[in-house]
Amino acid sequence: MRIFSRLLAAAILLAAPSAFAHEYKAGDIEIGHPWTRATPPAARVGGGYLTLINHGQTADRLLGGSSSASGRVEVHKMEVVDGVMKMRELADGLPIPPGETVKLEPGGFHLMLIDLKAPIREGEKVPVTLRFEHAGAVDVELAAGALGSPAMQHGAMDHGASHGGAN
Ligand SMILES: [Cu+2]
Repeated sequence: MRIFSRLLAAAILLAAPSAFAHEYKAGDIEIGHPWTRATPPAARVGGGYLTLINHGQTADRLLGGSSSASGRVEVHKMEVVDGVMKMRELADGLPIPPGETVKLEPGGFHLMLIDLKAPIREGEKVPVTLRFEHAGAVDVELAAGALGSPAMQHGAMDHGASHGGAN
């Protein structure tokens, strides 16, 4: 009996760290390590990166999101078209097939925080509510890393101009 209760205690201790890990769940979708980068003072946009794992049997879709830190949150794809880096909004969302892992990372799929209310500072946690077609809405926090080259590339990509007309 005593041994059993000790095992139980050990199991609880082992399970505990996951409660503090930087990951979230929405239904069958696991959201790993959401992060962003600090932005230059005048930046109007910021990126958001994370890993989506679909543990379910059916496809889901990241439709978009919202944040108190920006006017809008869109799901974007960055790609090279005729030698030029371009990005566009995924109007139908980002598919997450069952059993698969989809990464949002610099240079690929990403969240775009548009019309930042303030620059993102290193060390900040930026609240974002993600919206999935089936899994619904889930609140996550983007951990802000240092201002770095992917963010600079992003900023240099003329986002302001491409999004300017929509504002
Ligand atoms: Cu973008």
